[in-house]
Amino acid sequence: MALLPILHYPDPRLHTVAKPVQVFDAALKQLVADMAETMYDAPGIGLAATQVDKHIQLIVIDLSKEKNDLLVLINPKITAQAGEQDYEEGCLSVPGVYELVTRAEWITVEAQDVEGQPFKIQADGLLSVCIQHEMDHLRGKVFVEYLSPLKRNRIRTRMVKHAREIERNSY
Ligand code: QAP
Ligand code: CO
Repeated sequence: MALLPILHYPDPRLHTVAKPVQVFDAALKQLVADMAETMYDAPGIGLAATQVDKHIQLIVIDLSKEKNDLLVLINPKITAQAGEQDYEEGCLSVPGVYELVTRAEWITVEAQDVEGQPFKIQADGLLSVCIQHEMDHLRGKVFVEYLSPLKRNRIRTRMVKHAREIERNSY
C-alpha cells in the first residue's frame, strides 16, 4: 500500500482525458488500493485516477463515516439523469475551496468493478453529486470550471500563491 501524490489545481495534467480500462489485472487492484488509502488519509470522500496522475477511467468513493464502504467505478457511464440539486462541493485537488455547483439530482450509472464485472447503480443526493464530480475529473474537468471566470481566477491566483509559499518554506 502506498499514498499517492495528489495533483493540485491549476496543474495542467488535471485536464487530461482518461482512457477506458481494458485490462483488469493485479496492477489495477493495487492502484485501487493505493487510491483508497490516499483518499482515506486525506481525508476525502471521492478520488478520481486523474487526480493522482493516472489517466484511466477509475474512481473510488466512500461516503461512510467508518471508511468501510468503498465504491469502485471503472469505465462509468451515466445512462439516465433527472432533476437538479445545488451542493457545496470541495475537491482534494483544490484544498480549502468550497463552492455551490448545480448538478442532476438522480442518476443511473453503468460501470465495471475491479474484476471487470458490469453493474448498474442508481444514486441521488450526495452520492449522485460525488459520482458526477469524479466523472468530471475523468473528462479533464475540475469543479471550479463551473464558477464565474472572476471566481475561478481568484482561486487560481490563491492556489499558485499558496504553492509558492509551500515551495519557499521547504528550503
Ligand atoms: C468530491 O471531495 C465531492 O478542500 C470529493 O481541504 C465533494 O473528498 C463531491 C477535501 C463534495 C461531492 C461533494 C477538500 C479535503 C476533500 C478540501 C473531497 C480539504 C480537504 C474533498
Ligand atoms: Co475533485
